[in-house]
Amino acid sequence: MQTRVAETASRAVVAGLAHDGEALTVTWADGRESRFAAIWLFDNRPDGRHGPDGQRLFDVAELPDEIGIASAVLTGAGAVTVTFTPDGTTAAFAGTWLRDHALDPASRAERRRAPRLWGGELAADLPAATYAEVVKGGQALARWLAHVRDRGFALLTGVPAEEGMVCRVIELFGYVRETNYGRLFDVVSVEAPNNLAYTGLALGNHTDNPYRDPVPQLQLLHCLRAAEEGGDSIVVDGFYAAERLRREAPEDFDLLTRYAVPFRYVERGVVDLQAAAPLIELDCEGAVRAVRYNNRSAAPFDLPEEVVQPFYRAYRRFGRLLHDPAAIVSFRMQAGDLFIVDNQRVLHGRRGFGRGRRHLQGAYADKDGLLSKLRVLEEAHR
Ligand code: NM2
Ligand code: OGA
Ligand code: ZN
Repeated sequence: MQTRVAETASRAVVAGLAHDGEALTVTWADGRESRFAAIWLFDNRPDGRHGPDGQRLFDVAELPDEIGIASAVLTGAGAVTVTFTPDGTTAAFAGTWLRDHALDPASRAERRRAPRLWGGELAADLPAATYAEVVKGGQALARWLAHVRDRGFALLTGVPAEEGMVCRVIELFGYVRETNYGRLFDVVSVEAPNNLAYTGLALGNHTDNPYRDPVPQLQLLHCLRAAEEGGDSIVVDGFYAAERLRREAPEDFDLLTRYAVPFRYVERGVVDLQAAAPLIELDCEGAVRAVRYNNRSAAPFDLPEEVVQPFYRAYRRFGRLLHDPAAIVSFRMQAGDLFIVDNQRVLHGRRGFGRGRRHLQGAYADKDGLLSKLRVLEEAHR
């Protein structure tokens, strides 16, 4: 880890400084150049924040209209001290801080973490850990959580096959998200099911609770008792399918990002949950940010008449990619196995099952909590 610190330090060495009144340009020892607008620096000056929590003490509305740079000099230990106009405020920025927040295209690209897309080949090397390891926390927990961040999927084996353990696993990294199905739910085949999940039928690959806004971001399923026959679990990387669609049929991809699909789940007199969202959601830079797909709960599409047929062409193509035998991974959970999916990326399904009292317990959680825990663990082990 020493080398990493040294690397970070050397790349953040300021080799040159220039300013034109409106912006500061830093030339780094590795040749990169980064431009920082005066107002951005002023807004981010360290003493504009409250010491203990780092929260900003002023509002943007209070900033003067014209903020400029009067001077910028290199001061002790690689810091850049800037004096602002009109009021002569000075602020010192650490070189490492400037580099970590630099806005040149290369620096911005480095901060984006690309998901590691996968297809059926993942089966040969399933991201997994044992409960005994991760329950200790620290690096083992961080490694398991990093699979969820990077692959959108991870297995956990050796979880005691006891009721409620699925919530205990969530408590290792975050908080249970309670829903109309309870804090946790039993996935068993029952006489009067209120959801196809509570039958022995096969379930196509799907996002859970697409009729919620926000959708639960993480789903965990823990096997207490395996079926004697069938019931295999299936997962597929929705981001991989979306990228294939973008490449193979760009117009279809475009349609799925531009029109919202309504989803609905009704239990008469109990709930009428409705949410509408695109099947493929993009972020501001055009990267796929979320996938939402659930044939069972899709309500009748509410689309301009002329879009209906092309939309179905796109929807069907996407549905086929999400069930492509070469893209899916299937496995058979035994008692004590658990899997977690990023419910906005990886879809899950199951094969039908016949004999045996198969019993899974499931629960939901939010992903920002998991990512927060992961950052804290990674920071502690850097
Ligand atoms: N259950 C298992 O989101 C769905 O409707 C899929 C969810 C009922 C909590 C099933
Ligand atoms: C679910 C579900 C899969 C299974 O409960 O949401 O998809 O294997 N279950 O029973
Ligand atoms: Zn499900």
